Amino acid sequence: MVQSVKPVPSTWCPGCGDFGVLAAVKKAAQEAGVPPYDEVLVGGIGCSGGIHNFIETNGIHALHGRLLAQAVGIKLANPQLTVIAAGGDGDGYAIGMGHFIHAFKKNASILYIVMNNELYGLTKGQASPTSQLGYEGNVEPPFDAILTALSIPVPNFIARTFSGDPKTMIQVLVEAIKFNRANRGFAFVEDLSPCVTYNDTFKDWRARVVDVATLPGYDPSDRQTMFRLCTETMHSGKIPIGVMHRPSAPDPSMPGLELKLLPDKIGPAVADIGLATNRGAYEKLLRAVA
Ligand SMILES: Cc1ncc(C[n+]2csc(CCOP(=O)(O)OP(=O)(O)O)c2C)c(N)n1
Ligand code: SF4
Repeated sequence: MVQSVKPVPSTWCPGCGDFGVLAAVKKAAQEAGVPPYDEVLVGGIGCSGGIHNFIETNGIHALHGRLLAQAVGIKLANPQLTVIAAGGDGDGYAIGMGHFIHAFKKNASILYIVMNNELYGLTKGQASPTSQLGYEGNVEPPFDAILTALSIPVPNFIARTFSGDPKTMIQVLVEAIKFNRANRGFAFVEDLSPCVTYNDTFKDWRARVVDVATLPGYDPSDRQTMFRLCTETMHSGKIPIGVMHRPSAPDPSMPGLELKLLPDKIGPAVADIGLATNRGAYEKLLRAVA
């Protein structure tokens, strides 16, 4: 059940990167002009997925790896809402991987924030799909969500931020929320959010992050260019961050899913379902099932 409750004190370890996301989400929603009663935060399962408990807003704790299905459902029930799904790399890229890929294709105008700490924090530090080779005996190379996102040809918004740079994170989240509120489709932001308890990567990541906007040839409207810039940056041992994809203009043939299905933006949660206005439709339905 989606409910608005008073926030509870955070259960995160002091210094966890997720605090940066919590602060940035609050600030970005304000700056983007989202009234708290119009915002819904859908949390995944994991330390990161508790985020909705620590903000005074409408929130729901989703099933593990299923937060995107629930977030898309909320958006389609009432497209007027600003819907933010937020969880971890284990939640999104392991058990939730099928939903992750399809979210880009579905292209509902929701924001998905993945707090990537390269491990499963809540269950005590096991390797996740983004863990480095050798971490806790991991023998699989890490999965890269940005390269995957860039390979899906839908005009959505794609970015990576770092919890050690809250100012840029707020700017990126404001842009993502505005993109959603203009019904332009799915916005994906992966935040590099270190787990200070099981693998504190703050110092290492601070030394290695490179804002792609500073690279020669940067063009976030061109997926091929951005794929090349990201892979070149990664091959040099650095971590690309920044806005990775931003369509140059709205594409009227590819609006957010909610506009395709509900052009008047009135979803079933707020539609008039009374008999007086819908008698004809109800009678048709009854004839169909008779
Ligand atoms: C269906 C199901 N499988 C497994 C679990 C156990 N579990 C809880 S949190 C979690 C992983 C969390 O990792 P991540 O999404 O990276 O979040 P973090 O805790 O690092 O923020 C797992 C496997 C569960 N709660 N439900
Ligand atoms: S275990 Fe790691 S991810 Fe979880 S709250 Fe603590 S620092 Fe954050």
